[in-house]
Amino acid sequence: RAGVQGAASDNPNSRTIELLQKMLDHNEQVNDQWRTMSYKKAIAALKRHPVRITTAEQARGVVGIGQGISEKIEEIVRTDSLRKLEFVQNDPQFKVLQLFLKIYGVGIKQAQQWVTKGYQTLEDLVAHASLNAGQKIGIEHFDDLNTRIPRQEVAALGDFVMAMAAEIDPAVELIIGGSYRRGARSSGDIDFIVTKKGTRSTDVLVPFLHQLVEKLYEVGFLTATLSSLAAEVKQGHGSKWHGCCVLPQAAAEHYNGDPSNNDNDDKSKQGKPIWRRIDFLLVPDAELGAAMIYFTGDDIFNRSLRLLADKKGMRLNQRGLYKDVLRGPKRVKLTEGELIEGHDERKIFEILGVKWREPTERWC
Ligand code: DCP
Ligand code: MG
Ligand code: MN
Repeated sequence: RAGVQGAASDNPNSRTIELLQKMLDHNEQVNDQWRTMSYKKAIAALKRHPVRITTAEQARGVVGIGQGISEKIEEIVRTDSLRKLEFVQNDPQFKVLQLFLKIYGVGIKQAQQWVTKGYQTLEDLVAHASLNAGQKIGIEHFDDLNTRIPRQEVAALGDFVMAMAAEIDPAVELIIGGSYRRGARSSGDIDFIVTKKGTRSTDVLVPFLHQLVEKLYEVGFLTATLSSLAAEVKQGHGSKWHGCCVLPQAAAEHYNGDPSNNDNDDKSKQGKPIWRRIDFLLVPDAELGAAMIYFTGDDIFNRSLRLLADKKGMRLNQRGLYKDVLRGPKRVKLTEGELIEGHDERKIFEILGVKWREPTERWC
């Protein structure tokens, strides 16, 4: 995870960084802000360090790495592991937390609350916790929703949705973003950008999506709504739709070739397709480039691009790249700034002074 600078594997300390990152994740999860900060600083320092560090003493000499982490670095290099990390990963509470975090719609705060209350299993939650509608679906379809989607199936799901969309309005364009656009062999969900040439707002796209969702429900493709457009509007977002879908049997047979040759997949053999997560993001043409960057990710790459924009006195978000952003003390944003570019993905890279990175090169 080396950000815009290059792939993490280029780094001579990549294995050390990998294990320290796990310690960071752990400390973030247990809300230990002081340790979280220490690990963040140490990892940032190691990422910038051009040579391999093998001893605690060398580590101690690097600005940003303290005594405790220096010793851990030496242990990692010597043993290719870290006892403290193994210890926390074996903690039963940690395991329960990891389980709860895999439920759709459950964040760290909620998961921690449940652990504190003594819940240990999904069954405990169903019996005793108060769950919102999305979390109920997340638990009910836990296995499905935690199963990666093979690239071929993402493509088949995409074809299906695009065919339906073309029947409603052939001028609307759907692009699959997310990990699929980065070339992943499997994805956690399918992410669609929905856009139309010449649009400056989502006004015409909203009724389109309503129609598309209705149609996709009618044919049995959509199986659940996790967050509707209306709900998003209420929260001030307004351009997203999240839900679940299944690939219709006919389409599944088509993409698998010979249906009898489908025995690598127990569930579809029983005629029970796997529930998949599906996201739509409505994007006016004027904002397409910025939205593509955002929705292609990965999230770490996005964060480093935004940080770079900040450093150059600009601001990047999913709607565009802005300049002349006035900042007050603690870099608090005082003005929105002036839009420089929103439509053209390549131009945004250019203006930021970053060499163009193909979507497949945006893994950090
Ligand atoms: N995104 C982001 N920050 C987040 C969440 C998402 O920048 N906290 C952006 C980058 C992601 C894109 O949105 O690539 C889509 O989000 P997903 O959660 O669907 O992530 P991916 O598609 O990258 O991975 P997966 O295969 O798990 O779906
Ligand atoms: Mg995705
Ligand atoms: Mn998604």
